[in-house]
Amino acid sequence: MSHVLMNDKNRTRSKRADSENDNAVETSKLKARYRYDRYYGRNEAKDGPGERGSSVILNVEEQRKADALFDKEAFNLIASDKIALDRTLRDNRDPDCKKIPYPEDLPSASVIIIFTNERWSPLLRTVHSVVNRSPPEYLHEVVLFDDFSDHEELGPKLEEYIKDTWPDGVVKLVRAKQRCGLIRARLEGAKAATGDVMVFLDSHCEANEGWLEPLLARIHEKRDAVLCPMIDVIDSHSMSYSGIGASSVGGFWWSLHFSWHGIPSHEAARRKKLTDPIRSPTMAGGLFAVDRKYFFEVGSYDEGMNMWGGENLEISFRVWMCGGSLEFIPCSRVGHIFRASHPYDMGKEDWHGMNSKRLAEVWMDEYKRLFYMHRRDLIDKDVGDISERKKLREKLNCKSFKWYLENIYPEKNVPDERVQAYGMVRNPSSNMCLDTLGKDEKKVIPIGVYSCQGGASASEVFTLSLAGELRREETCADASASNPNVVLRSCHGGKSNQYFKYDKISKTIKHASGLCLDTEGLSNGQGVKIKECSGKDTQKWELEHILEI
Ligand code: UD2
Ligand code: MN
Repeated sequence: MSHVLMNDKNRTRSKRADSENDNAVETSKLKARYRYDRYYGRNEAKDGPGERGSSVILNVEEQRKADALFDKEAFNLIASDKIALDRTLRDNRDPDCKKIPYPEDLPSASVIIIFTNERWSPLLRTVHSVVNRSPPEYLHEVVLFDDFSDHEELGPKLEEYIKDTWPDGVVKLVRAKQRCGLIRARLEGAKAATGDVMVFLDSHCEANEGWLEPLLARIHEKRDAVLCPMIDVIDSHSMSYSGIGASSVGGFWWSLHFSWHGIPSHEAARRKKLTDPIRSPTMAGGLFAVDRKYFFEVGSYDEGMNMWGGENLEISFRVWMCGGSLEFIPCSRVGHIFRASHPYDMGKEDWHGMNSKRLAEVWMDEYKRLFYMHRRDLIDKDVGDISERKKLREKLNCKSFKWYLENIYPEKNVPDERVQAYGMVRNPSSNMCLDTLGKDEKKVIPIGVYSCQGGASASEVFTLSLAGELRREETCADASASNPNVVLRSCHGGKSNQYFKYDKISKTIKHASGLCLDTEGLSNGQGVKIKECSGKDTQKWELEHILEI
C-alpha cells in the first residue's frame, strides 16, 4: 500500500514492523521514522481560524490593522498570524491519486526553502506543512536558506524555534553573508543539500496531503524529469486554500513573462489517465523537484542572473532543449500565496528584463528578435558575460529553440512566421495605426488607433494569420455587425467573429460580417469599428510586411 496514508499511525507502524529485518539501509530509514513519530497525526481535524484551509474572518479592529499593513506586506499578515502553523487542509487531490501504489524504494528529498524577510507565520507554516505531510523516510532534510533577512523575528529566535520544534538535522538553517537574490540563493541552498532529490519551495507555501511521493516516484522512473506540483492558491486576503484542478500548463509571452494556458489538445490526447504527468513548455519557477545530480549536470542556474525573474524560463527552455523534460504532477499539490508585489527590497533595476536578455541571448537563437520587439530598450544594455552559458549549451549538445517551439510548444504563436502579414496596420490617409494603446492584454480590450510609431512600439505590431485572424500574441480581433467595436479577446480558432480578409487591390480589411475596418471620425486613442464598406480612404489599410506564401 502507498505511503499516502502516512497520517494513519497504525498502518505506518505495521508496515514498519514488516520491514524490521531488512538491510542496514532500511534500518537507518526506520530510525529516521522513529524520530518523526511524534510528528505524525498533526493533520488531524481541529477547530480554529483557517482550519481545513478555510478563510479567516477578522473583526473590525483586526481588519483595520490588516488593511493598514496590506500595501507593505502584500498579504494579510493579521489573518496569517491567527492560523495555526500546522493548520489542516482539505485533501483536494483527484480520488484516483490516493489509489496509486508508489514503490517502496523512493529516493530521499531535500526540501529547499529560500527566503528574504519573509514573515514568521507563512515561513514556519511552510516548514510545518512539509515536515507533517512528508513521509519521514523520504524527507532527508529541510534546508532553510536565509537570504540576508534583517527582520528581528528571523534572528536567533528562528534558530531556537527550530531546535525546540524538530529533531536535530531535520530542519537546517543556512544564513547568507550577503544578499544573494533568489537565483543565487537557490544555488546556495542546492549546494547545502545532500538528499537524492531537491524540492524547491517558496517561503509562503503549504504542502498538501501526499504531495511528495508522486514527485519522487516520477524522478525514480525518469531521472531527467523536472517536476512541478500543481500550485494551489492561498488567497492573499483571506488566507483560504483552494485547489486549482489540474488543467493548466505554463507558457510565455515573447516579452519573456510567464503565462498559464489550458492543456493543449495534443498533450490531452497523449495522456491516458488524469493522474499522468502533464508535459509543460515552461514552469512558474518557485516550486519544483529535480534529481540533485541532474540539476547540476544540466546547468543548475545562470549565476550571472541577479535578484529575481527570468530563471524560470531559462531552466524550462534549457531542460527541454538539453534532453530532459518538464512535467506537472497532478497528484502533488502545494498551495502558494500569490502576492501582488514583493514585500522585500530589490533595488530599482529591471532585474527581470536583464535576466531575460541573458536567457534570450543564450537559448533563443534567431527568435530573440521577438523578445527585442517588446524590449527595444534592452538591445544595447550590457548584461554581463554569457560565454560560460553558451559553452554549457554546446557541451550538453542542446537542440535549437526552433526545435523547442516545433516539438514542445507547437501551439505558440510566432507572429512573423507562417502568417499572411505582420507588423504595423496603417491607414495611410491619417497615418494612424491599429494599436493596443498599451492596455493589459490579459483582459478583453478595444483595439484603438494611434499615430504610427514606425514599429518603435510593440503595441502596434499585429499579425494576419493564415486562418484570417487579425491577432496579437494571445488574442484576436473580434467584432460583429451588432457589436461593431473591434476588441481583442482570446482566439477561438472558429473564424466567424474573428475572421478578416485583406484585399491587396482595394486595401480593405473585410470582416466575416461583410463590413470593413474603418477609421472614420477617429482620433488618437479611440477604438476602431467595422462599418458598411464604402471605398473611402478611411477604410484603406497597408500591412507592413506581407509574406509570400
Ligand atoms: C515567481 C515564482 C518564484 C520565482 C519568480 C521569478 C512561483 C510560485 N513563484 O514569483 O519562485 O521563480 O517567479 O524569479 O512560481 N527571495 C530570496 N531572495 C531575493 C528575492 C526572493 O530569497 O532576493 C525568495 C522569496 O523570499 C521567496 C522566493 O524567493 O521565498 C520567491 O520570491 P517571490 O515569492 O517574491 O516570487 P513570486 O512568487 O512572486
Ligand atoms: Mn512566491
